[in-house]
Amino acid sequence: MKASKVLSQLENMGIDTIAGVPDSTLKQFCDGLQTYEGSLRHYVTANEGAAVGVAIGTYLASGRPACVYMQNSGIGNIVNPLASLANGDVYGVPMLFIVGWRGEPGVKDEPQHVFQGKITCELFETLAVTYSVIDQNTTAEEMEAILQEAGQILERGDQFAIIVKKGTFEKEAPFTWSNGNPMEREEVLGHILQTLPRETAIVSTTGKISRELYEQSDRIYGDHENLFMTVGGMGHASMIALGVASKRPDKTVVCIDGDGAALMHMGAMPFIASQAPENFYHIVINNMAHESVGAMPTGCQQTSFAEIAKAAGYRTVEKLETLGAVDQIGKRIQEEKGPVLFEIPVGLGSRADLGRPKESARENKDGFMEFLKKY
Ligand SMILES: Cc1ncc(C[n+]2csc(CCOP(=O)(O)OP(=O)(O)O)c2C)c(N)n1
Repeated sequence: MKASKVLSQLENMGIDTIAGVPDSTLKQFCDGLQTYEGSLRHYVTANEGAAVGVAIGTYLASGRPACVYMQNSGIGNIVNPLASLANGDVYGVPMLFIVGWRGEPGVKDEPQHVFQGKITCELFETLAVTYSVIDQNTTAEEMEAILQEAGQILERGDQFAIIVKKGTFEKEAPFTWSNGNPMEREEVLGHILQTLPRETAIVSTTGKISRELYEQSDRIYGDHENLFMTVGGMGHASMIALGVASKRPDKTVVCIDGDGAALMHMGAMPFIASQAPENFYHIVINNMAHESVGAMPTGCQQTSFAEIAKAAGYRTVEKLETLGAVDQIGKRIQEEKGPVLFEIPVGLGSRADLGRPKESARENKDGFMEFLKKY
């Protein structure tokens, strides 16, 4: 199935707005969105709930339903605006969801996707959203019929979801871009690990940042026990780090975040500043993109995370633009009390052979808890 075809079918249904957060299962669809030549207005929102907000506002102003696309992990973020605003028992605002299905039962996937994958269809049933599942064998006629049914449901002021299995969308012209930043993320992460004292606790964000830290830590130290990888729950790494830092004021805690994740639940930053944990250090690796799932721009290229943290009330903020400056992080942490935020701009891209954690998620959690007890 071609993304461009589906996008023009959406336009034919009267949809002129599409908003969402990118997903790896929808990578070809997301690429298609970036290169689409029709007149759909596209927003990459900070989180999936925000995309539902855009869809509601669009409908209020135009009477046209919008489309919201996302990974099934984003269902959690849509539940509140869907159940308490868009649902037919409240305002009855129609919208069409396109949902990438990670963790489909019977298909091997990473631990963070297994349970979410199992409950995906059930969640839509509970949310009173009618759905259809599509895959690479779905024919053009079947898709036409699904969209026709969706159109009738939207007419009633209800919502419809198209749940997309892996491999459904074909590769068309890939979307590529450069943000112009010279430093490489994995190299920067290796330098960060090397400059931090070994006993530092690190909480890292969802996606390739954690996978690269895992491999770099193994390369440098032979283990990764001081690393808690926030493999799911995108956007929550900094609050997890705050929880650790508050319980262990004797310990330096570093959160290594991504720009997409920091945007997703940005309310964490003023809250962390309000708690003023002296042992808390926040590093935002900013590539202006959701690189882990195909490098779609976050759309917030103008945003300075250092300035936001400063305004939120962090004690010290700085943008580190060279490896030399990154190498000073360990020394800076010894000298400066938290909360501190370092923003590090990096380019796009990652190794094709980047691995995944070899242990179970529970084993990694146990290792991190043991590490906290040991030091
Ligand atoms: C709630 C939720 N929505 C979407 C995803 C899919 N996802 C995984 S990693 C990622 C991108 C993270 O971007 P960023 O934090 O900037 O880090 P980068 O990948 O660029 O290093 C996305 C969108 C997810 N895991 N959870």
